[in-house]
Amino acid sequence: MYKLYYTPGACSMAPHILLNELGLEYTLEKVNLKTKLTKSGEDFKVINPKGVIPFLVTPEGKKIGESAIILQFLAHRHQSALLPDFGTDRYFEMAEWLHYVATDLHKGFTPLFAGHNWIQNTEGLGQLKESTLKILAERLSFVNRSLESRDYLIGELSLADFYLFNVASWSKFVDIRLDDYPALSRFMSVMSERSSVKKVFEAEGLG
Ligand SMILES: N[C@@H](CCC(=O)N[C@@H](CS)C(=O)NCC(=O)O)C(=O)O
Repeated sequence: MYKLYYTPGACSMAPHILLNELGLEYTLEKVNLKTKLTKSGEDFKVINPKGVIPFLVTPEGKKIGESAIILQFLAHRHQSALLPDFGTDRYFEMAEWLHYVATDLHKGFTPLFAGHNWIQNTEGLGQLKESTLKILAERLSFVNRSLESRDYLIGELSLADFYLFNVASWSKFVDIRLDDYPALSRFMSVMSERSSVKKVFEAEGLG
């Protein structure tokens, strides 16, 4: 059975949703990202020295980190059409989106949640928040424009959509109005109707 180390609502949501999409058996272990302790009291940094979720342990004990890689690993191993064949144009379109979501969107939100790791004074933090929101607005506009002509990032549903859904769902925590991005907003509504997504929201205790 797979084991997913996760934190409710965080970036472990995409692999959690994928485990459900693929109908796989798994257990969850909650991680407190402040204390770096797991729910069962283990030192998470011993399990994953990077100290970050998501982190996956396969049934045979192989450990895998990095959201975009966990998604690809699972889809590849279970021969899912959510991962286009490696080397094809579709694969590289999907990979480009996965990378964009990981590096520009996911990490684009980080200063809003963990700005205190860089800047300690209130005024500086305010400026950091303001510029981060401005940069994110440009990136979300780009995503919105891309979704105007198609339902999913590469046309058909792929791994990148689950990662985008995960990251864009943080907008509500940081004063970003998804209504300003109608195509992205529509995408979020469609994705949130999937039974895998509903199951994960319930399992992670999200409203
Ligand atoms: N490079 C990792 C980053 C994962 C990541 O940033 N996880 C966050 C939660 S969304 C985390 O665990 N943060 C805790 C910390 O940085 O101490 C990935 O792409 O999966």
